[in-house]
Amino acid sequence: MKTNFTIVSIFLITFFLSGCTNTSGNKQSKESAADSSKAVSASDHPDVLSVGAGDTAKFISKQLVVKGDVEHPLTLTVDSLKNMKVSVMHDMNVVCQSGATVNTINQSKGVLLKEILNKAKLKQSNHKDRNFYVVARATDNYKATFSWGEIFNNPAGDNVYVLFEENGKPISQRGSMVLFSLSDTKTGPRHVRWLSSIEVNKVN
Ligand SMILES: Nc1nc2c(c(=O)[nH]1)N[C@H]1C(S)=C(S)[C@@H](COP(=O)(O)O)O[C@H]1N2
Ligand SMILES: [Mo]
Repeated sequence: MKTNFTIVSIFLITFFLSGCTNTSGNKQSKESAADSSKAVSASDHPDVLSVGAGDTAKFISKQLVVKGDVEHPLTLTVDSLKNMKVSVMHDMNVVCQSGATVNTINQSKGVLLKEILNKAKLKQSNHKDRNFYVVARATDNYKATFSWGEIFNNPAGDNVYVLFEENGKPISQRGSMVLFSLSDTKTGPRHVRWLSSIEVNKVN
């Protein structure tokens, strides 16, 4: 009996510490059920807003702003992405840092982050000026970071997309645009739903 109790306790503690919940999953609905007036509260990361399951619509951004150290700041929509070079991807798993597969996308369409950055054109003064980092930020302030080296000088850069379509339909609850880094070991961390900006910064 005692052993069973210990095993169950360890399981529950591991589950709650893992920090991985699906948007449609347990934690979100429990939070909104507990206090529906508190649509937005602190989450397990102090920077990132906690979004209740019923509030995803408020976080969808229809525009993607590309700004910072670029020659041509851009404001992109799904329509502008459709006019760029579009790739089709299949069977993409969203895997949390804990190892849990939280979502599977059968088919998706998107544009390479590299293409978008080339269109905005990084402000480079000479060929040694390449210590840039790129932040992909969402409306709930969740973010993922990339370096110039991995985007422009590594196979990883050929696998980072801004997605705008899922299974033949516009992406709905998770935003109108989602950033996805296909070749990451765990794809969850740099999967950014409700994507709203791409910010180019330079290390000085
Ligand atoms: N905007 C935003 N994107 C996010 C998160 C978040 O809290 N906000 N959580 C991340 C985590 S921890 C994981 S595991 C995956 C979950 O993907 P899902 O949206 O398919 O559930 O999204 C990532 N993208
Ligand atoms: Mo996660």
